[in-house]
Amino acid sequence: MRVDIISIFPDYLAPLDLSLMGKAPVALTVHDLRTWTSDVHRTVDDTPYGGGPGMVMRPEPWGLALDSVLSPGARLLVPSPAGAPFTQKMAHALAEEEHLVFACGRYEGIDQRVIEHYAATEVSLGDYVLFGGEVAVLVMMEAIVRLLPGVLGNASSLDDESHAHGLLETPVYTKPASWREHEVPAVLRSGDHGKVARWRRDQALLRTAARRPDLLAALDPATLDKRDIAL
Ligand code: 6GU
Repeated sequence: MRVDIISIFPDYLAPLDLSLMGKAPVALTVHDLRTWTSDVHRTVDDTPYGGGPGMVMRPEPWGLALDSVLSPGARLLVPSPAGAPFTQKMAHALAEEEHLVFACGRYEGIDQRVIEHYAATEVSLGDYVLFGGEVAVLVMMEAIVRLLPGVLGNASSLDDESHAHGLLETPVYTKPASWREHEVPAVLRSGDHGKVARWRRDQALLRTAARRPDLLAALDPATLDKRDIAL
């Protein structure tokens, strides 16, 4: 997979070089948007038409940057609190792409004509506001890259993790069996694999009901079985 990231703070993306990308099959390039400015101040922003607070990123540097970086089949993503929610399902879809390009906005965002001209997908991490898209790209890249073939040691761990089946993950325990008078649930030490599976499924359902009733409501009823705990 090829990934290009364009930002006015390329140093912000340094953790990608350092951490996960070491072993991942990803050809990563981080670009400084100011490379595509030509004035002495290397200006990337201006005041918003219609008034209002803050500054908006000008379309010209973005146009030159994206003309230079995009390939014919590339998928362009623009992190924005106004985007569609980034989900595990989206991470799986993006992990299948040949070439991803992330355009990181700052200030009040990028001139909307750039989004439209390049048919970019605006994506949000959740209902809160960050200074800019850089940290959001770190998050999305981590979610995508760990799904690439050969990145996770144990591929089966992808199967029962949170959101894989629309439920939150079950709690986990390791040795010692007793720690500060907190005991590991006896069922996990029983050796009865059927009972363990049943308990884990119930815990995932109970947790999801308590913490994410929205996920539970969205579950396909066909994925529930009659032995599931009544919620
Ligand atoms: Cl993707 N970008 C910004 N700037 N803020 C956000 C976000 C993205 N997701 C949530 N808040």
